[in-house]
Amino acid sequence: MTPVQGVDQAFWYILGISIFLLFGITAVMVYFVVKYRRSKHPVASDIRDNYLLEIIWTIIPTLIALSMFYIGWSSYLGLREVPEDAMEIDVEAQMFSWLFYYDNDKETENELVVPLGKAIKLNITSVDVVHSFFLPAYRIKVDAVKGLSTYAWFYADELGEYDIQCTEYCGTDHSAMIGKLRIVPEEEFEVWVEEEE
Ligand SMILES: [Cu+2]
Repeated sequence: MTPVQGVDQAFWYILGISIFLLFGITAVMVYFVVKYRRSKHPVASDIRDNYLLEIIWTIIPTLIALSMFYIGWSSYLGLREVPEDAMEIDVEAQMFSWLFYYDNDKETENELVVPLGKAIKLNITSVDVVHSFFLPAYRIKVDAVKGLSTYAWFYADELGEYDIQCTEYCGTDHSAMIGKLRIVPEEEFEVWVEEEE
């Protein structure tokens, strides 16, 4: 499973449980309100010290919460465990653009180009204030902090163009701090990375 699938699975799982509980609890509540209305049941029954009931309503929600934690934690590990053969690219955030540095010292601004079919590791830092590297197509959102190296990775599995945004308010032109990721065929990448700007 790719990290994208892991994150999506956690999202749909938690959303599904939330929707189920929302409608389930609402339905039971409406049913009880009608069934135990005062005109029919003027005296409330006392259900204290019902151990079976208390055990059930403690254990079931605990298991549900733990399962949500488990699926969320697994998807988080998927985002953090970088494959060993990943290609590394350094990323520098600055007010207000993204700089990318390749192995051969090629440098680009707001344009990240990578070859199809490769795992890509981004080593992220900032030269000034706190920014945040956001690549929604690959479910990546990682802070860029001066003096600190953070990272993210994704598996470039589909040709195309994807948005990169800064998602930490970093100043007046924060909203203009946008870039593009381009995933291109390997041969095209080899030519591109050797090109002089
Ligand atoms: Cu920024």
